[in-house]
Amino acid sequence: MDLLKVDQVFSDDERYMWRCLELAIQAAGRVAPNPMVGAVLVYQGCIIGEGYHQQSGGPHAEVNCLQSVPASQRHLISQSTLYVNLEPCAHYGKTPPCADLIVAHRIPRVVIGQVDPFPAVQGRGIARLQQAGVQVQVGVLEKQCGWLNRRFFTFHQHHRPYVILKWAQSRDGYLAPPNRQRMEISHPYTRYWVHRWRAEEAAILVGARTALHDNPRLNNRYWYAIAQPSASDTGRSVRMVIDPHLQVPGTHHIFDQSMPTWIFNFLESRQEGNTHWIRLQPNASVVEQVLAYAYANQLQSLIVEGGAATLKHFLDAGLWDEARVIYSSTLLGDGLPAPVLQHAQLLDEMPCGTDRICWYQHVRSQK
Ligand code: AOF
Ligand code: ZN
Repeated sequence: MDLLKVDQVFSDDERYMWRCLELAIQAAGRVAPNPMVGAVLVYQGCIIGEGYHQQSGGPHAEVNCLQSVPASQRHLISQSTLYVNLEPCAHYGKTPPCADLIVAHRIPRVVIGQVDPFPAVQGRGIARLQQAGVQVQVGVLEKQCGWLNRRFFTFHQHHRPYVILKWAQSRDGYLAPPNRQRMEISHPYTRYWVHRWRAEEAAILVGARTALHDNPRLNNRYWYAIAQPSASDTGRSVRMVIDPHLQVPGTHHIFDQSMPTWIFNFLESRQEGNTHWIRLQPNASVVEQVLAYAYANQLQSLIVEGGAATLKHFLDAGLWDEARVIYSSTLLGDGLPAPVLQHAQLLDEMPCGTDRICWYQHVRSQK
């Protein structure tokens, strides 16, 4: 998906905000659970400083931007405009507040993409700037800024991870042949995408039947350069299986201890090395309990890879944000019907081998 598709005429403020996004995205995979943030300092139409938040725990974008200004131009800082895609922070976290830094540098104008939903900030950074007499403008390229940090925003605003549904379906609309025999219906090239998607999310989830019949590893075997995952605090993705009656045998790949594994079930709570069994309440929604547990453990995103029943649970509950569907050229004639997407807007599509990959966004009705 081309976040930086430039297909309209931009104002100067929007152009500098694009530059913030270009800078911010360079940290993809390294800053979670923090958002991706870029900052640009502009003096009379010239960029005199640029920076981005490069890793969790490291300096924020504003700090790196101000430090990048050459000594010969530092006297211009107090006459420049600072652009940043997220509201400057107002809290003492791993670093001191950026809002104070901006005030200390007497920057007269700050242009912000979005208000920070993080409870410690949430408008306090903007208030701090305004109290000090800084002219503040909020909401420039808000939609694009929100898209870049959609996992972070969903996590803080909806108190659950960002949910991506993924499946491959045959040309005639089936997920698998009738007898459930293991069969690759998608083109081999699509595997590189799927492994990349796994690398990008904090957790990968499947239902018991998929774990049992397909015996997947649910890891990323192609994209070693991408820290796995981009959105988790734990440093590694968690693989999750919803296995209510503990039917998946201990010899299956998901129990190989190679990565943290959570088995949601109705029978027991225990831990063995990297594997955790999490007991669910029988009379409450399984999907909601899984998401609540993931939220409590700071996982900002989750990719659901099947099977049909598990995908349907997420769809029926309306608890999904994005769907990535691989339309295969294979014909099956009969089998397990693919899920039906509702309230979905096509965002992008591209060919992959003999298949076509479509990206959809969940469009929620305005209440
Ligand atoms: C900014 N500029 O570049 C970023 C911000 O753990 P800490 O102390 O780094 O704080 C993380 C929080 O700070 C994060 O949740 C978000 O609210 C904000 N991130 N703020 O002013 C930045 N990355
Ligand atoms: Zn900050």
